[in-house]
Amino acid sequence: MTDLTPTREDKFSFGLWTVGYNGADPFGGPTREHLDTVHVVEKLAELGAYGLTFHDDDLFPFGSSDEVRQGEIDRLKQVLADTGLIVPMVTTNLFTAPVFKDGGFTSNDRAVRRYALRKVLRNIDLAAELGAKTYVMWGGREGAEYTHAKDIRLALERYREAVNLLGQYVTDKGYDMRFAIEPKPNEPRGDILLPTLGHAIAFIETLERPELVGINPEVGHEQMAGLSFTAGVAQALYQGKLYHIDLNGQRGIKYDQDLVFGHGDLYDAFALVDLLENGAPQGGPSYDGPRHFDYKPSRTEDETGVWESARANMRNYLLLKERAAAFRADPEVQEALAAARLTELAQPTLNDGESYDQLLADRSAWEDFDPSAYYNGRGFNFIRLQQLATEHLLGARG
Ligand code: GLT
Ligand code: MN
Ligand code: MN
Repeated sequence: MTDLTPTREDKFSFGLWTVGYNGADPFGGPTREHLDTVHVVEKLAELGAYGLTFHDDDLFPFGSSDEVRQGEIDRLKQVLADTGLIVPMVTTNLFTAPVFKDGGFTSNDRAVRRYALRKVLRNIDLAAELGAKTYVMWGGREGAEYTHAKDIRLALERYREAVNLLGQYVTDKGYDMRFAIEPKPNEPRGDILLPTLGHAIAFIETLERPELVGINPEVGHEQMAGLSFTAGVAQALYQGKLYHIDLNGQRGIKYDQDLVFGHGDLYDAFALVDLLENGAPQGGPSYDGPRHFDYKPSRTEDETGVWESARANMRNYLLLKERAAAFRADPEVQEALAAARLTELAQPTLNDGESYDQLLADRSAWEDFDPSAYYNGRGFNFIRLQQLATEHLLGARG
């Protein structure tokens, strides 16, 4: 087994709101004390993370005076300098305060929308000052409970207006920063706008500066919609839109669990790490951005459990990375990929320059082709491939 101690090169980052989660939920209050930012950064640095991310309101309470705000920023800067941790991503809280109960960018209330934009602009300046390259937008309150409560066409227009303005702002300011929209199907709203990564990618194409905007998909959010996270991420990579990623665990279609990465759908986590590290099975881009954990230490835990869970996220990623490398290098897997005819998928369906007339004239494609050979024969051998993946995942091979 290789060394599984996380290092800065692994690019592991954590939200201040993740390890800082105090355990409160809609059914009960906090089960842990608030953790101070300086303490969090010191612990993360000690555990081998390279980055801290935060919402404005994680760092200084909503409505803080300029003095309190600056004081917290200064404390953060100091501990970053002391530990060498960086801030790769920053985001805005447009969901906790009562003013955002109908959303920020898409609230029916115009004054709220203008206030939300001001809150984001202010925080983008801070993000730039701290060197963040990615600005995440999770619109958890952008949505509705009732179909008639939101004019979706207009809400999308207002969303576009907001993102276009932010794109203009970072361009004019010369900030080296891109945006990443984070989809989620529901919770806290009954239905959230841009519920899946596919919706978000389609929306991004309508923007004035689509190149400035990508996505920040979260494992559990796609899985809450019953979708394959890895397949979605593969499409995002294919479309050049994977600007950031939120890693965590989810067990099936239910409320957002935000479990430790690897503590949910382990198969999908294995396939995901394989994809992020090695690219698609037959080439294509891999991912070199931060490996960002957006999880919540369980409410049952005390502070010991908080750091245990932070460690577990990174260790599970590294274990899966090791298993994925062995899976790729295994000659039997290579054979199984060929037997499963994945290699054939690389071959274009049409011959070079072939027209539909030529296809229509090709008797082997229709007249002489025997589709009945696919009954009781011509299996795809996918089971063997999946069993090899299972054995690698379980550490039974290589
Ligand atoms: C919130 C949400 C996360 C988002 C964060 C970014 S905030 O905790 O549940 O999925 O990534 O705004
Ligand atoms: Mn989540
Ligand atoms: Mn998230």
